[in-house]
Amino acid sequence: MQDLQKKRERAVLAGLSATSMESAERSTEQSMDELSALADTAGADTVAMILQTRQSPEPRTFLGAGKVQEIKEVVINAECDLCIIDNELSPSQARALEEILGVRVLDRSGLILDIFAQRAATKEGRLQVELAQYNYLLPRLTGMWTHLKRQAGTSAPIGTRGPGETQLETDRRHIRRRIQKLEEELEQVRRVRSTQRRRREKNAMPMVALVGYTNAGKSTVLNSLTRSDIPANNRLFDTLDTTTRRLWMGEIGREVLLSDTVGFIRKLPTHLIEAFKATLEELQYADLLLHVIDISAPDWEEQAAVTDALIEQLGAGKTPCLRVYNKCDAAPLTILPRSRDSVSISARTGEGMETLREKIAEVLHG
Ligand SMILES: Nc1nc2c(ncn2[C@@H]2O[C@H](COP(=O)(O)OP(=O)(O)OP(=O)(O)O)[C@@H](O)[C@H]2O)c(=O)[nH]1
Ligand SMILES: [Mg+2]
Repeated sequence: MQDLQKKRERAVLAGLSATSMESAERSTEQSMDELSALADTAGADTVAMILQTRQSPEPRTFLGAGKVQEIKEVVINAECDLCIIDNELSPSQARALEEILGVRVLDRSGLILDIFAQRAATKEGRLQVELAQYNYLLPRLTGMWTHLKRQAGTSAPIGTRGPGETQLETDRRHIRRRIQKLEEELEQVRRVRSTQRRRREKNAMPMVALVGYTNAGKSTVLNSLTRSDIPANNRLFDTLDTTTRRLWMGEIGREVLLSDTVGFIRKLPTHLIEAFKATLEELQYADLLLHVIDISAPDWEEQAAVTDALIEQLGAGKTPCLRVYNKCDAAPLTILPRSRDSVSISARTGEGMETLREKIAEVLHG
């Protein structure tokens, strides 16, 4: 236990809300809290959170000079190991900040990728994460090189000297080859999946997929419906690998297949969406989506909107979808939009689970 505690890193979190940014890109108190939860999952304790509001990002350092100094003081006084930025940084901005702050700087995408890398368990999951990481790394490697070139002539301080130009060229080639190899392997995964899918279609086994914001309770719903025991924990991105279980629909229906999927989050790195297409593609072929929404979260409406947008982006916008308002046991009394396509449940207490089953049968079997 002590060992574990020792290994946890100390992070200062910072975010920017600039008027010039699209609203989805802006950092808010909620997205900062979420970033802190992400940092926790990755193994870092949040020492301080700094949110800056300004007209537009500072081109070189992203945050304004004053804020960067403020962060630097926190880094020094609180002995931080790293600084995590809630927005997306360009490779050169991350580097400029690292130079000033003297600690590692990660952006939101980098942090999410790191969590995925820690948590991917199956071969398929690892392939997808590795592909996303290399695609994230490649432009950063290029940036590092130009940065070194610019400094040519001046001698870089110890510890900041990077590999030489030739080495980086070799690295880049190596990474490109690896990316190609990973893409081929994932293509193979896709082929296997489509064969499995055809077999299921032949057996007329309907597919139901659980989707939703991370930590909404998807795995718990799967466990409750199928009496399974797959891990469900109170942390972000607990599930990375798709699990499928048979669900017996009782007298009226046949058996259906119920799949759990990776959770969604605001500002999900594009590389990850691309890389996870092999598994997320399943959503397009599902006969029904169960969009699980945690109504005990203060920003559940926004979480649901983020999920809806991603469902659309993944080509599953036309798939029938039930809105499953979960954690009603923990939610303050909220007036929920009631419709034929929604149901209010608590996967924990079992409330509403029978209605959910009925609704599933209704959609699948008319
Ligand atoms: N109070 C309450 N808590 C719930 C309910 N359903 C799930 N939880 C809790 O919410 C947390 C997250 O549940 P998971 O099932 O792991 O959520 P998930 O959507 O699979 O999350 P990821 O896999 O991380 O995306 C766990 O601590 C669950 O015990 C519910 O109906 N009520
Ligand atoms: Mg889960």
